[in-house]
Amino acid sequence: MTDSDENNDEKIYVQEREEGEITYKIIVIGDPAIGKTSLIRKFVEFQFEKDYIPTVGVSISKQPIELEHGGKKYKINLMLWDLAGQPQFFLLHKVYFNGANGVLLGFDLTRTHTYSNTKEWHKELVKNGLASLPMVMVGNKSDLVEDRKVAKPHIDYMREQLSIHDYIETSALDGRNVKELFETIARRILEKNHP
Ligand SMILES: Nc1nc2c(ncn2[C@@H]2O[C@H](COP(=O)(O)OP(=O)(O)OP(=O)(O)O)[C@@H](O)[C@H]2O)c(=O)[nH]1
Ligand SMILES: [Mg+2]
Repeated sequence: MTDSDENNDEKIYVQEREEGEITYKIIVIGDPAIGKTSLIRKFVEFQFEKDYIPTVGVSISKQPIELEHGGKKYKINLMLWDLAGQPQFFLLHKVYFNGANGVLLGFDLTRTHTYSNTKEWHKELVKNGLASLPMVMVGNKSDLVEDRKVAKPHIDYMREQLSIHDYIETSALDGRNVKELFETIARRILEKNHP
């Protein structure tokens, strides 16, 4: 085998890998106990846990999805980085943000301060140079209709202030919009990479 044959083999291999495998790193952030872990669990394992077990540092899950875009089918591996919302883990965020392709920025529809804090979380993203990434704002626990505290006009206002295009209301308990949430962020990244 000549040198040039070897090079060609290598080229084909790299190309195949690139075409066959797309991986998007998505970070999921927001205040403690808003349901970040629960949303991911519902999406990946179709399960819901009633007890609150705070995430320690970060938890990473993988889930493949298929999307159609511009008449082509794409197989995408979502790598979901579930960041702990508790303040004692904030110092680690900078490292976890590294190489992210998209962001899910969440709050709990039944607790107003978690909604106000999306502003602080967004500041953290800006500080770390992630503000221009595809981003979806998530209002979770939509099943708790009676306990809802955050009204839609307020959410729209915040969304506009932070220049976030998409907003989705989810329930990790009944599964409403959970699949749509992860598909939307993946679609936004795909559209950005393949305009
Ligand atoms: N009713 C209802 N409860 C939910 C929903 N999502 C999460 N919960 C509950 O809220 C609590 C917190 O959920 P987690 O998913 O652990 O919250 P988290 O955002 O990952 O919290 P940290 O890991 O501390 O940042 C748990 O008791 C869940 O059962 C939801 O959509 N509806
Ligand atoms: Mg968690």
